[in-house]
Amino acid sequence: MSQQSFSFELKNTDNGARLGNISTPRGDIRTPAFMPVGTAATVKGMYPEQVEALGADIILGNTYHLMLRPGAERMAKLGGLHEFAQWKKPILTDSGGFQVMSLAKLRKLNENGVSFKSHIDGSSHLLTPERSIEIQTLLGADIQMQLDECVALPAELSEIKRAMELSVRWAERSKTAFGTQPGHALFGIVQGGDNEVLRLQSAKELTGIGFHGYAVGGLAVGEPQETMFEVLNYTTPALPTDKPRYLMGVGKPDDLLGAVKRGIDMFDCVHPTRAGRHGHAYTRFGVINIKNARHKEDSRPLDEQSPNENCRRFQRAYLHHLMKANEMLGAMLLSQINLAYYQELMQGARAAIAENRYDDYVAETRAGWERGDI
Ligand code: PRF
Repeated sequence: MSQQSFSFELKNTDNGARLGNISTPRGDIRTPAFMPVGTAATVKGMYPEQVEALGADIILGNTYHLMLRPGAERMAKLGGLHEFAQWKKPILTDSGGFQVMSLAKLRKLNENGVSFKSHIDGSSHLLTPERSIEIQTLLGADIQMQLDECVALPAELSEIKRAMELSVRWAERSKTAFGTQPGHALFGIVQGGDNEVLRLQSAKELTGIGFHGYAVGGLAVGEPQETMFEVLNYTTPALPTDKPRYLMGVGKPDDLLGAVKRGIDMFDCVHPTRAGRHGHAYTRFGVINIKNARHKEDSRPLDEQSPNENCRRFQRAYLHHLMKANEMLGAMLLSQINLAYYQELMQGARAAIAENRYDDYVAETRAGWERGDI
């Protein structure tokens, strides 16, 4: 491995949008970056070589799923997540708290951590800030996330405040547990819902503790896009400019463009793969629902001008047929097509920021979506 340390270089800014590069011993991450989600040690329906060919520099894994199956200690014995999944580039792992809250049964949260029963076999588990870091270290994650508590919106101010303050205390404990791990990074997570005072307090306290990067959590949890953008308007300026910023669990292409404009560098979301499995194809001309009967006899490809071969090669009628027949290749192709589109979108953003024409890029891209599929 060529480099031993984790570092971030800000290469250019263009009216808020940032072009950067994160270097890690496992390779560079060009930002703005979209991280395909590989929850269970696989980007669903994709070979690792295909994920790499998309131009993805990093993928995401989940502490919650992997601690339950196959188990963190077992994974470590087998050589770690990179070896297990045969993905040699960087991996970021989420800390588990968010997935516990959405998936696990009989959850109990207190100062120490969160206890819960597995959604797979009902077994009992405890996730503390220290255990989450231990698991992420056993997995071999290049970027680890602190354990936090994310509150769905709308919520009472007192509830948002309690969860934010708990997340700050867990941030401190996570940092202590992480210690120093050369070449690896730990990110703090800003919480505070849609409240400016709480968001600024969270950002200030996390910055005081000091992390390799800062995530904005607690968004895309039920609020309109306008609210999410408003929260970013005051949150990102409160974060250090010399560290990467990661908007967790976001989003659709239009969310990504707007968040990049507001100074976000990294994203992850299940949306492109999940939408693909449901027959929704993302293209330069918007979303195509390939299961719609109008595609039954359509011999055209999704986009004959696309840089992605799968988009140029297969007839819409064929993709329609595969999805209707529940053939696994349908879900595989549409997952690849959507992830490729997300990577093209980020590559386009990076090229535009480098040339100080990001706002024009956004306008042109949105015009394509609005033109629609004709
Ligand atoms: N915290 C963590 N993971 C997350 C979120 C969060 O707030 C979100 C919110 N969109 C997605 N994933 N740890």
